[in-house]
Amino acid sequence: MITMTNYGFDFSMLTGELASALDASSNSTMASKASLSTASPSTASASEASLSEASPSTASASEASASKAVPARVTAVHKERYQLICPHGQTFGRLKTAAYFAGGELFPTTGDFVLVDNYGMGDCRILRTLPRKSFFSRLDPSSSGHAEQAVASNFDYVFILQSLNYDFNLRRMERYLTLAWQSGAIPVIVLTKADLVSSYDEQVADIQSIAIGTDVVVISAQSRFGLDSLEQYLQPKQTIVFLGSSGVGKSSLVNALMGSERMAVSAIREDDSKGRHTTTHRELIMLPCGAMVIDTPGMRELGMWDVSSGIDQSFSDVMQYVNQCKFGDCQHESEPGCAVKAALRSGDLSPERWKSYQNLMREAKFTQSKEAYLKIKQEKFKGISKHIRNNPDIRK
Ligand SMILES: Nc1nc2c(ncn2[C@@H]2O[C@H](COP(=O)(O)OP(=O)(O)OP(=O)(O)O)[C@@H](O)[C@H]2O)c(=O)[nH]1
Ligand SMILES: [Mg+2]
Ligand SMILES: [Zn+2]
Repeated sequence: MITMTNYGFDFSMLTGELASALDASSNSTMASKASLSTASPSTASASEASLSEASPSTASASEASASKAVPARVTAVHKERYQLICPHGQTFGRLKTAAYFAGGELFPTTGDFVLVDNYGMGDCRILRTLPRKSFFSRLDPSSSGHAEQAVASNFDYVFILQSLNYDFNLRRMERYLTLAWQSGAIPVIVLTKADLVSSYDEQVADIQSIAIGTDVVVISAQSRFGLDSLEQYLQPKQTIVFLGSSGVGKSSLVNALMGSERMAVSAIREDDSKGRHTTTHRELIMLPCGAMVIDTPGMRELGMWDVSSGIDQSFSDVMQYVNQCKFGDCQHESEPGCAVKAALRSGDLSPERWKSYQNLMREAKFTQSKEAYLKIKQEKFKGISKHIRNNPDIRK
């Protein structure tokens, strides 16, 4: 039986913040609050019980649709249509225009918990996006760098996959780690295709030197080597997002964990050892063990959105020197008492690592200014629409 708690929905997160947010919403969401507030005691069984009661169909039309409001989880996004799991099973939904296009709700992404109504009469309406506990986003490659693209949400771990035989790249790993830490979840590094290399000790040591405090696991989806060491993360109700370049074996790992060919996989290109971008959309999959995986397409570009807090964690070794500099605004060039320069001289900090940090910081600053640009643009747009609303003659 599908229950929202199976799908990782934590009802305790609906108290407080959501309750007050719902107060400001429309009638239908007010009614959903009523059904949700009965669904918000902290025990799972109580929540499930009231959820399964949340589908009466008498009353007036608006009351009926409102009383059917239930939480659901987005399992895939197909343009404007959302594939969902709700307490009644799998369904599809479309965004409620007033809430999303005029109301400023965050557009749902795979892994999101949402509130839906109208279940049972074709596609349901998605009323709102519930607060995210973790969120992964990047610069939208199709937007000339001016928009944030949601990749996945509400996951507990980020598995960063790199293959031991061709994809191995420390600088790329630093980028993924920064994004993963920024998301609010815990990164785990998964080095794949162990069956194709004779030894990997050196690579593991290299990775560990730049991934301080992050678990590193070596696996082979083909021979099933190392899969047991993933069990500690693959616990019921946990959600794991798989990230990594095309061809590293994300979907092959999903299949190995499913015990079936759930996802299509295809051989990497022989001429340049690149993947073929086989997976084309993100999808949340329930594994037999009760954990959920979000498989993602290999990303061609790994543009950074806001990664300021992620950098602090992924470069904690570098930050330790930065914070020791004599001057708070040290540029680490020629200032006296520069702990970074001292660490570079003594060899405690490698020049590659320092350069990598500087590159990501530069990029983070750049995207922050883009974010500011976007906000200004949105404000301006809001101003224009308000002006048009208040002066309907302009439209003529
Ligand atoms: N030898 C070996 N090959 C593997 C292993 N895991 C995956 N592969 C092969 O690597 C190729 C790419 O695997 P996929 O699972 O499609 O890679 P992906 O990361 O999902 O790629 P995209 O969907 O394009 O992002 C396929 O030919 C797989 O059979 C492994 O553990 N050992
Ligand atoms: Mg794939
Ligand atoms: Zn300094």
